[in-house]
Parts: sequence; structure tokens; C-alpha cells
Amino acid sequence: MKNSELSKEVSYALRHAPWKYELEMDKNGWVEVNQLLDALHRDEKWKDIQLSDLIEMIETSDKKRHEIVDGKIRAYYGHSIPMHIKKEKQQPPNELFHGTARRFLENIENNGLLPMSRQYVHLSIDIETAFQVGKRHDNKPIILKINALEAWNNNVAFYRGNEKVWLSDNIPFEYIQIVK
Ligand code: HQG
Repeated sequence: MKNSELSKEVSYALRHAPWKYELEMDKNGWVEVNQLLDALHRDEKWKDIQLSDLIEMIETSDKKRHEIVDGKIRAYYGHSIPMHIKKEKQQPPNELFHGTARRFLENIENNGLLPMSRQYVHLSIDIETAFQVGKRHDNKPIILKINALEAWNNNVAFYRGNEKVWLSDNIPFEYIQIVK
């Protein structure tokens, strides 16, 4: 419980509102772990949180959302802040998947997949992961298959999030099929 609550708070800080925590974030989304700890300590709830708690939070999480390297921490994906988080382009696998709500389909057919309130479109490496993502929006989500490599070969950019999540910009519907 503590870990998932902490994970939500850290995600909020690193993805959506670093200024509320007075964090200095670089263009790749990294902030000093000590800065984050100082900010958390100002909240009674997190006053005893230490680096080891952040490490445990990351290790026990159901999804790989954050990483700590050389005294810095960042979110792998999910950003909505105005400053664009820079990601390295990377060739995607042949196919990727996206789980979404039935009510969004018509708009997606007309405009392709759009980042909406986030900086990137989020894609999953398999149908099961996409299904779980889609379930957040609809109890009977639809699964879209993205011909990612074909899109990449036609200059659609892809970026790696974590082992299960890929990121992209706008994906035209010509590269998308409805799986179920
Ligand atoms: C939809 C979670 C209308 C899109 C998950 C999605 C993921 C459109 C919604 C990560 C559209 C945005 C991101 C269009 C896309 N018209 N709707 N043209 N194009 N959409 O939550 O991908 O647990 O911002 O299909 O696991 O659902 O937070 O994105 O349904 O990895 O770590 O607009 O967040 O991870 O919804 O989820 P979201 P998402 P965490």
C-alpha cells in the first residue's frame, strides 16, 4: 500500500507537476533524487522516506515506471508537462498494440492515435498488456494492432519507454488494425 501510494506521488511529481515539488528537471526528465526526497519530506506523510524506500518502490511495482541512476531519478513514460521530454528514436518491433475505449474508436479512425494529454502515444508490446491499459478506460476495451515497423519505415518516430511500453508521436490509422 505504502509503495503504490508513494509510486503515485512520485509519478505525479515526475510526469505531471515537477514545479509543485520545486524539482529541476533536465531535458531527459531526470531530477536529483535528493531534491525529490527533500520535497517529499515537507509532507508529513513522507517525512521518513529514504532512498532505500524509493528503490523498494521501484522494485516491487507491478510496472516499471521509474529508474534511478547515479543519484538521479526519472519516469520512463507518461509525461504531460509543457517541457518536452527528449527521447532517443529507436526502431520498434514489427508489431505493437494499443488498448483503448470503444468510445474513442471513431476519432482514432479519423485522426489516428494522438498523444492527447500526454507527450507521446503509449503502445504495448503484447495484447495482454494492451488489454490492461485499455481496461483503465473501458471494461470491454478494444485492442489495436500497430504495424510499427512499416510506420517506422515511413518516418513515424518510435521511442522506448520500458520493456513493455513504447512511445510514438501521431500514428495515422493506415498503420492500425482492430484486433478485437
Ligand atoms: C486515446 C498507464 C480519441 C487513447 C498505462 C487512450 C500506459 C484517442 C487515451 C500509460 C485518440 C489517452 C498511458 C484520438 C488516442 N481520439 N482518443 N485520436 N488517440 N486516444 O491514459 O495509452 O499505470 O493518456 O487510446 O499503462 O491509456 O500510469 O494513455 O485511451 O502505459 O504507469 O486517449 O499510462 O501507465 O489515455 O496510457 P492515456 P494510455 P501507468
